[in-house]
Amino acid sequence: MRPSIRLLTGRFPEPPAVLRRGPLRADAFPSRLHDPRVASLLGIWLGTAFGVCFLTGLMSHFMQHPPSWYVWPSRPVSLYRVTQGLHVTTGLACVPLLLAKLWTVYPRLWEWPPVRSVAHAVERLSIVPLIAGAVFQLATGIANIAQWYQFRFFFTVTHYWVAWITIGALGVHITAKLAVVRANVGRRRDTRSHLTDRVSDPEPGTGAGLSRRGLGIAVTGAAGVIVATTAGQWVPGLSGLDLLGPRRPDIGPQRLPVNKTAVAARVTAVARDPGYRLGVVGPRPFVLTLDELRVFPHHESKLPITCVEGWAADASWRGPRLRDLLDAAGVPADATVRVESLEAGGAYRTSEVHPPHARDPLTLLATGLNGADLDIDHGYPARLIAPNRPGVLQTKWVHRVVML
Ligand SMILES: Nc1nc2c(c(=O)[nH]1)N[C@H]1C(S)=C(S)[C@@H](COP(=O)(O)O)O[C@H]1N2
Ligand SMILES: [Mo]
Repeated sequence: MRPSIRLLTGRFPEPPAVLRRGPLRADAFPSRLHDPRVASLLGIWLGTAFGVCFLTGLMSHFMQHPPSWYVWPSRPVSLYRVTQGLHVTTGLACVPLLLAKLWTVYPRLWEWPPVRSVAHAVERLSIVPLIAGAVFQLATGIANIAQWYQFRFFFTVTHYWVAWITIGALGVHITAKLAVVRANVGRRRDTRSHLTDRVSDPEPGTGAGLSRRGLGIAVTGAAGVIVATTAGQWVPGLSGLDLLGPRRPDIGPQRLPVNKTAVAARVTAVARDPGYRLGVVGPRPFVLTLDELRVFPHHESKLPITCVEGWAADASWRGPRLRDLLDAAGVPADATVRVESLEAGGAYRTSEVHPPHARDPLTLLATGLNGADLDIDHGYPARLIAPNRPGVLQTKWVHRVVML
């Protein structure tokens, strides 16, 4: 009798004698950790982490790609920092949880008979998009935060759609497994149950091999270490613990990280050109030299850059308010504007600024950063900085603002 499978499939038959080899052998999976209680507990943790990851990812996605029917507010200032930070952190925490869960339930791949009913077949098939989707999301997410763009598809679009497929399959899976989870978690273990998936191991934690408690400590410990050593990328005050995060929020020119340098964006010459002009295009369009821009009333904003890759760094910015420039050009308060970079190409050359952000007193066309002129890698001569806005939309090397 294969103990782990027996626990899972109770009264179902053994495979025929000729097939009882390899993973179909009676004693192929001796660990008592291949059991429904472990699978259920891991499933609850993993499902919760995945749920948070999905919802925060959805919010971040719609902040970066605003739908036509909703305009995001510019406050709270750090909302995107929290949604995207949680998204990346929970995604990373899923790695050990997913690995442990896959290991625990792996014997079920060999359950006999492979299909018992139509419902059973559907439930088993839904595992394919669930596992493939989960592995794909974690792998591409990690590749993205490490800036390892070896895939040929466009990350944001693919990551977004595979998230829906994965969460759909997760919904099917949770529905199918709810009874098993109920029977194995949160009740006294001697409760009568008609379910064949019921755990029969009377004394968890005794005998040879890793105990349930040991596995729990190992898995939550791994997830905890990953969270603790990466959350410093975006949580203020934790940067000293940021050992495994790809970014340190305080390393870079003017103590701020850089994603795309001026050299990579090929703007070094145009950005330093003394002939630089800022154009503001509205009902009363005008053009300013850098000296004229500096005469414009300057303000200070303490705002973070919050990158989609899960790092966020606070900084002190200085420059004219965007809304003052727009008022000077006669741009009405309800107008959306587009800021345009000196960059000749690239996905983040321009960005649209909707009224809540365009009119926010904290939104600047910054020319200064942390007490000095903006470094060229941070967008010299001028860059957009607005509250509650993904980093990809904080356009650098701005030379034109156009009313749409
Ligand atoms: N023109 C332009 N602006 C840009 C980018 C870009 O590639 N081109 N990258 C964006 C991204 S992804 C981020 S996270 C921020 C980073 O700003 P920083 O380099 O000053 O930290 O700039 C944004 N502004
Ligand atoms: Mo970014």
